[in-house]
Amino acid sequence: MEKRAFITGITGQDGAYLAKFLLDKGYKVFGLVRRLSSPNFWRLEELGIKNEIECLDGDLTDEYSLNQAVKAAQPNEVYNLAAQSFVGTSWKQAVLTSEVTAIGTIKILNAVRDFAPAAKFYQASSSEMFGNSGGLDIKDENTALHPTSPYAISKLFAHWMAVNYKDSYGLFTCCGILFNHESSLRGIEFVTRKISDGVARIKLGMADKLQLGNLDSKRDWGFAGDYVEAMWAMLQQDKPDNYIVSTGKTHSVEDFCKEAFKVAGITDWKQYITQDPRYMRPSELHVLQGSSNKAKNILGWTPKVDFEGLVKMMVEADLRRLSKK
Ligand code: NAP
Ligand code: G4F
Repeated sequence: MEKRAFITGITGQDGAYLAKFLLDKGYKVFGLVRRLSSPNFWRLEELGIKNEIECLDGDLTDEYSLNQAVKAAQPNEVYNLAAQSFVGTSWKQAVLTSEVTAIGTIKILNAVRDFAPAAKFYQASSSEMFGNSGGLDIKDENTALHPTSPYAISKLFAHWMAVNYKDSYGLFTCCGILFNHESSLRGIEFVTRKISDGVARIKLGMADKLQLGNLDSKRDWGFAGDYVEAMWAMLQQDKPDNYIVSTGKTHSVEDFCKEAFKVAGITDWKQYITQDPRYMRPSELHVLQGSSNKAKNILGWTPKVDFEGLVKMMVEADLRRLSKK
């Protein structure tokens, strides 16, 4: 029988890739779409799947709409990807971030418990939850959690709620602790896409500088298209569990810039970078590097795209987009 998946956050980067992956597997895909003044379907349109998705109106802050959407979808699998996902904004809008990213997760868990209790549930947890715990150590599923932003605290709350609903109500909940993953569909405010877009603009003579914040912070950057496969694999297991998804390698923001300018064929790249205090954070997470050995051993998951491949893919996509304009 055709499997049914319900995705919150379907209009975001991961939602779009996951929807495509599930459609290719023959799933019927439902997506929660909130009301905006202008629709935000560009990612689903770029992947050519907009018309294959059944959109259900709703918002993570509105429990009634979630109940109705879950009732309508009658899903076998629920992927809770919706969030206020930008760390920088989470200091300026801490209450909103908590309402969507933390409390919204209880609302969708309640909807699943009450209207689709047999559904398997994926929670989008984050490597941000580690904060600076363990310093430079490679993080694994046993590393202590010490969040450093309102976003990370909200994700930590949501993570433990998903675990608690497994223990309390027997729901099949899995948390994917995903390290940073990027693509040409990444939101422009995140540093990787800001860099790929900025470098493409400089290359095409449309800009002459790139303003960034902390160039020293390091992230374990992978490709979003690889990471959604791990989300799905978690829900295909007999037992619910939590898994880290990462590449195991870490690079600085400066490394990302250097590689992006290299792809664009620009050697004197340092002259284009300026640091702007507006992009510094009140509290910084300095280094992230994760071990996905558990995902490799149990799910058989490994990343396919490496750092250089990711940067190339992103810069080339932005060069193509901007050249068309
Ligand atoms: P994203 O591109 O920012 O997408 C966020 C999605 O959430 C969008 O579809 C957005 O809808 C939706 N959303 C926001 N507020 C909502 C609300 N009140 N009600 C319903 N939907 C709402 O994020 P992403 O990169 O795809 O990440 C997916 C999930 O994984 C997020 O939970 C994120 O926190 C988490 N995560 C991401 C990473 C990463 O590196 N990408 C790593 C770890 C965890 P609109 O289109 O209407 O704005
Ligand atoms: O790209 P970022 O904004 O991503 P961040 O904060 O690591 O969060 C992303 O990954 C998390 C997983 O670890 C997700 F949970 C979360 O939803 C999101 O997807 O910033 C990366 C680093 C930071 O250290 C930041 O301070 O880049 C640094 N940075 C330097 N200049 C900048 C900039 N970040 C942004 N956004 N813009 C800058 O100009």
